[in-house]
Amino acid sequence: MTATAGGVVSPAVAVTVTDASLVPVTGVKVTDPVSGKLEVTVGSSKTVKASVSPANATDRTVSWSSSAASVAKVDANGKVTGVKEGTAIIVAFSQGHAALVEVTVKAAPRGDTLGIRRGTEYHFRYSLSTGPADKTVRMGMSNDVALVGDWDGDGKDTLMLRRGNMNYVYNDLDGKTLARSFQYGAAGDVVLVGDWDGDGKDTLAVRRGNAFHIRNSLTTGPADRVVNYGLATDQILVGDWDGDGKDTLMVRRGNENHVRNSLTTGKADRIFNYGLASDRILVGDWDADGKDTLMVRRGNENHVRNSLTTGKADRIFNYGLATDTVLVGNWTGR
Ligand SMILES: [Ca+2]
Ligand SMILES: [Ca+2]
Ligand SMILES: [Ca+2]
Ligand SMILES: [Ca+2]
Repeated sequence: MTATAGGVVSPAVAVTVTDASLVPVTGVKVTDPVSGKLEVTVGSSKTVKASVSPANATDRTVSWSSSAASVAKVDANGKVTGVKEGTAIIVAFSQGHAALVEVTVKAAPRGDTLGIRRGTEYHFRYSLSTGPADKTVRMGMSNDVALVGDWDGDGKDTLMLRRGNMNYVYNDLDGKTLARSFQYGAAGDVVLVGDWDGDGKDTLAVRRGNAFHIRNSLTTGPADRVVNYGLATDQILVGDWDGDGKDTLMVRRGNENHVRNSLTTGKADRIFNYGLASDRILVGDWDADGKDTLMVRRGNENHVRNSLTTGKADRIFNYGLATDTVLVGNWTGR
């Protein structure tokens, strides 16, 4: 088209005839995550958000696809779900435009599970479910006290066998290599295991009445601190109730649980009821959220609860025999 004004002819202007009411898409970009990188665990989901420009584009529909749906799948709303460990590219499409997100799928964190002790035989199960042991080992003597902890801070729990006041530390579940041995407390002391200082490694505390003699290294020596809590007759449980990385005490009286979140003398931070006074109680991080909660064991039936509140079990399963000694640990690592 040209125009003439005062005898001057303007340069030709190309005119594209469009439906003036239709605004085409000129681009699509991912707005969340802005880094373009996403991490999910197997079985968990996160939603990717994309925006189409211009803001007044007529058709703002975004469609989604995955380069490897066997690793990470994506639905029509951009919800990405991890299927197995690996990487995949998630693509947001809009009218010939595309934006990418690189997804890394990691293994789901595993929580604590159970182990069963029968004399010198230890049967470890890697999931909170009924079934055969995933690993069986024979170690120590039948009158050893078996303690469970992450002694070296690698995320995996293993055994320590206590004989008299001598403690034999193993850092692998096979129990073939003795990592170290040391004395702590007196023979016959009640010994507790916990990460008292939050350095990722478990150590011991000796209980005498309502006094807890806490040591922060797996060595012979005096207590690093002594804390009084509860009564000499109380049942004592150890756990990281608030997920701050430090283990503290819970007093159980009947079926009433008195939770304390610091290793100091004082009132309970929280009191709740769970189970029956006659129940056996186990402590663990069953759902791998970093916080320990309780499991009631009745006969060989395990009632798992994932919050420190009164209520029904989140899950019930059977494992071992009613007469078994039960251990709790994260045998495969977090
Ligand atoms: Ca370990
Ligand atoms: Ca520690
Ligand atoms: Ca804690
Ligand atoms: Ca938990």
